[in-house]
Parts: sequence; C-alpha cells; structure tokens
Amino acid sequence: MYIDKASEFAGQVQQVNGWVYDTRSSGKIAFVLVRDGTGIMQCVVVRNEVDEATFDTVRRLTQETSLSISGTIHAEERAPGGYEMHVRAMEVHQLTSGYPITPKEHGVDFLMSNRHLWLRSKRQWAIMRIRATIIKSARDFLDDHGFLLVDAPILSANACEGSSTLFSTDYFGTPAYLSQSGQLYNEATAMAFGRVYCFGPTFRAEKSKTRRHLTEFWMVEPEMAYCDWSQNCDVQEQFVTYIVRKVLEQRSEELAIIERDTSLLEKVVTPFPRVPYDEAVQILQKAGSSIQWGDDFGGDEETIISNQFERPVFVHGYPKSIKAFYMKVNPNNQQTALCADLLAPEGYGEIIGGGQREDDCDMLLSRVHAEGLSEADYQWYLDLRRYGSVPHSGFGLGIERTVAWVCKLPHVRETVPFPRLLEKIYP
Ligand code: NSS
Repeated sequence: MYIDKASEFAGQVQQVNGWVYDTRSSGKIAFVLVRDGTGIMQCVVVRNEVDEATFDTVRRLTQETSLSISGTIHAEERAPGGYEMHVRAMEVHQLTSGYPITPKEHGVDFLMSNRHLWLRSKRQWAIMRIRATIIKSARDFLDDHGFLLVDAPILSANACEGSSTLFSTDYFGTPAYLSQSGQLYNEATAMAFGRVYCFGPTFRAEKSKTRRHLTEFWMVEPEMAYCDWSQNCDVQEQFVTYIVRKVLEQRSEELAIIERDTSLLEKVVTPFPRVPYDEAVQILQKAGSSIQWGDDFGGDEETIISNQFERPVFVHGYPKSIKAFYMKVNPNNQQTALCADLLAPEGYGEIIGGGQREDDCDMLLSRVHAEGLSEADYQWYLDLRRYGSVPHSGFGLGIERTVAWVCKLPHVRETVPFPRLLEKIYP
C-alpha cells in the first residue's frame, strides 16, 4: 500500500515500504513515523501485540532506516493523514546510523551540500509536489487550448537572449551553445502548426548571484501565429490563473506544510493590470528610485512595482534598446517594442517574458546587424519572414520563479531538485 491511499484500506492488513521519519516510545508503546514518498504514516507498536524481538528493534530504529512494516490500517484523526497502522510485523532493510540531517536547524550551505538527502524532508517534499502540479497544469492548459507540444533543440548554433550568457561547447569542431530559450524554433513550428509550445531545460551563464537566477532552469514557451502582443497577454493571464487555481485545489496539504498564506493566491484572478513602461518608470521614481527612461529594471525595481498590486501585473512597451533583437518595434513609437513582462505579486517580480515578434524581414535583419549577430547563422530564422510572414507572439514562463512565488520562497535554490547556481554544481 502507498500511504496516500490509506483511506481505501481501513480495516485491512497492509504493508508499507519506506523510511523512518521519526520515532518516540514509552515503556509499552512506540510510535514510528514512516514516510514512503507519498506521505507520512503513524505506525503504532504495542509491546504485547508483537514479539519481543520486533519491539526491541522498534526501539532501536533510527532516522532514515529503510524498512517494510505491516499491520492493520485504522482511521485516527490525530494521526498525520487521518490514518494509522497498528503494527504486526516489520522487516528492517538497513539500520541507518549518523544521518546528517537531523530535526535541529541547519545552515543553508550545509543543506545545499546535502541536497541529495535534504530532498527527503517534509518541506522539500511539499515544494517538489507543488512544482510537479505547476508543470502538469501548465501542460494541461496548453494541451486543452489547442497548443501542440513541439520540442525545441537543446544544442543550437544561435543565441536567442544575447551572447553574454551563452554556455558554449564544441560540436565536432564548430562552436555550439546550450539553448537559452526554444523561442526561435517555436517561431518556425508556429508557422507549421499554428499554436505550439515547448517545455524543457534552458541554460544561461548568469554571472550574477541573486535569489532569482539559476544557470539551468525550466521554461514553458508557447508561441502563436496570428497573435498580437495584447492577445498574447490575454493568454498569459488565463494560463497563470489556471496554474494557481490548480495548485490551490490539489495541493492544500503541501501549501499548509510550507505555511503559505493562500488568501493572497486566491486573489490571482483575471484581468491582470497592464502598466506601460513609461508609467512604471514614474511609479519607481515616486518610490525614490533613480531610474531613468531607457533603463532596464533589475530585481529591486520589479519588486517595487509588483508590491503595488495584489495580482500579477504586466509591464509593456519597454524601450527596444534593452530588449532582445527579435522583439517587434512599435510602429507608433519606434523607440519601444511590442513586448510585455509579467511580474508576480508579493515582490516576486518577473515570471514571464514575452511579446510580439518582428515579422518584417528588413527590420529584423537590421536588428540582427545592430546586435552584432552573424547574418549567416540566422538565415533560417529570416526565412520565416520571407515565406508567409504573419504577426505572431509568444512568451516564456520560468518554472522556478513561478514555484518560488507560489510557495513564497526567499530563493530559487529550493524550487528545483538539484539547483545549478554560479558556484554550485555539486551534488
Ligand atoms: O529571457 S526571458 O525573459 N524571455 C525569453 O527567454 C523568451 N525567449 C521567452 C519566449 O518568449 N519564448 O526569460 C523568460 C523567463 C523569465 O521571465 C524568468 O521567469 C525565466 O524565464 N528566467 C530565469 N529563471 C531562472 N533563472 C534565470 N537565470 C532565468 N532567466 C530567465
């Protein structure tokens, strides 16, 4: 039996295969908390109900000892999960000694170097399950709304998000890069399949140590033919609202474990406010920031803006000079691009970057040159503007930043099983 299915087995004798989470015992009775990955079950061992050897072993059980334990399942509202096991027999697979992560407080550096073990703790259990639901609901939403999953390559000859954060590798004698984003390939597949998305790991050699940056992160990237930047925002707000609602519906236990105030997540409903970049600059200046029109926003600026709203907020129409080469220039204001970032509330800042793509071949070519990119490398991408070019838009939602916000975590390092950071590639 898996622990999360205990309610189906009340009154029956069942076996649980797992690890010892905690124990306590008095003279005649012992309580063993066993975890099996799906949950934690209280197993009650009464001295005169088991043989002496078993009771003796129970008293010597240590944290993370692996064991199979069997007995009758009973409803017990005081037990975690509402069911407990009255133990009849037990088999120890390995009696563990010296497990490094104890119930006392540990520092972050210690926990990070023991990430392979830290994942067994209750809080990490809750976060990883919320992460899985965020990913599943992102995919479900897109699968159910006419988007086709079309995978983008990880090895590429092209930079998508600027050459300064490329990880390069040798591809049989020519340089290749790890994907920063599947977007350019999505634009090709959107012209073939209409509405598409890719979902996969992306890589950026981020030299900055911040609470929002990983060097390897997962991104879900939808792309839509015949879609302008504002319709793109309509999809994003439905998408994000759906994801948050699914987490609230399906992960209440996990949200309670991490003590998330869910009333703030309940406020995530459409429509999301849309603030032009110019206004965002004014908001920042009023808040005492020295930011000037034309400057990009860093984490601090995003936090100030996102703190002004209870819902996620779009900031749109950034200066084209601070945005990627593929963004469509606003025909009514040549200095700005038809793009929008979505900033999560509670100070979290950007979780989505997106916008309308430049669909004019000459304009795009001039941007390729202006960025110092090689025209030859982008011929295939320019072809998309030569053969049946249409207005099209898309966006990328960063999974780790979304998990950080939904779980209200202070740093992205806990949002992914094995975080890759500037100075961290072990374990
Ligand atoms: O650079 S983005 O803003 N946009 C793109 O990559 C587009 N090419 C996506 C698209 O339109 N298809 O990154 C998108 C999101 C951003 O909002 C973050 O949530 C996340 O990807 N992101 C990151 N998360 C963690 N660590 C790092 N370093 C990081 N960089 C971006």
